[in-house]
Amino acid sequence: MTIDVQILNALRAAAGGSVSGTELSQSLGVSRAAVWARIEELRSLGYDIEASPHLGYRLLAAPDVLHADDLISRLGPPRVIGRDIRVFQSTTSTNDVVEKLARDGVKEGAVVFAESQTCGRGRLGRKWLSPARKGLWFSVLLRPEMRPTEATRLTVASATALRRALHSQTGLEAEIKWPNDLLIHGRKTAGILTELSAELDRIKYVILGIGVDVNFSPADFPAELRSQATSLKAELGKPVFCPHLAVAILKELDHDYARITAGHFADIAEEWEKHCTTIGRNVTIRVGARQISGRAEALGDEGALLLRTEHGHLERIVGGDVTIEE
Ligand code: BT5
Repeated sequence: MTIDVQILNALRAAAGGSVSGTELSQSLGVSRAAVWARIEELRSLGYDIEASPHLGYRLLAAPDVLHADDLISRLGPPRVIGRDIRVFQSTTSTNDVVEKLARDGVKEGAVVFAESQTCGRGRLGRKWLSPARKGLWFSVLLRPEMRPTEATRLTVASATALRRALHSQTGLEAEIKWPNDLLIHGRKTAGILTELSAELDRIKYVILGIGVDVNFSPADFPAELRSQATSLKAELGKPVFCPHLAVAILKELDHDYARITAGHFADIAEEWEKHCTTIGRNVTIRVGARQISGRAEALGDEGALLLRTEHGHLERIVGGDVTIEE
């Protein structure tokens, strides 16, 4: 744990009260001058920390910016997801950064955020718009013990976790559109990109890439997205504090990942079905060059969508683009 994480933890534990420089220097095992230097550094990053000669330091406000130490301090000890958090100003795609970490042998649970991505991507090489300070753009490294065919479970779990976090932080009810979209009032607010490296029967690692449109104003979306995308700010009429939302999402992801590894995917699937607007609808799904139409009946136990075709067959679909027909 860095000194900054420990300082922020101590200031937060004081719950609006002060912590003396002597106390901090003793508990951290560094000089009072070193504590002062770190406090000055935190202030330069935008933390409003009051310093009083008699009482010590008091945290008055934190900036609406993602700082790794701050996120670690807010998160507390996670089971897996978030035990290593890195924040970049700008990256090509956070999935690329995590892929490098994966190849370097970094443990699962590492999370990489970027303020902005220059080559944010969706599925099938589509572009994902990720400008600075408008959203959360991040990726998580996982090394689950599962077969490659079960990887869709992770997308399903991420969607349920994300939906819960958005609800707890904003009160907004997002609906899940299979396989990887979260919509509010029919417009896309978040997307999930699950990429994996696998052998025939074993996943080596999974990169879970998540993009959430947080503080876009409607005019910030380019014309071609304006009618199909929305942000939490646009829906609420006020901005959302990104560090709170980021931490809430990581906690929910960690919770659902634990549910999966404990063998409780059925509980996640049940929750997912309750909030998925694709189930029970007549849909057409494009999978590469193929188009399949039918009624979306349920989620299969590996996370695939079970589609009843016009001819009465039940097809297992693991990925594709859905158009709802009614
Ligand atoms: C997705 O793809 O929805 C997955 C998006 C994943 C983005 C995250 S951000 C962090 C991580 N790093 C990455 O590089 N990616 C992940 P898909 O279902 O293919 O949807 C892509 C389509 O959504 C595009 O073709 C646009 O129509 C639309 N789109 C692009 N940017 C958008 C945005 N910011 N908000 C809403 N819709 C968007």
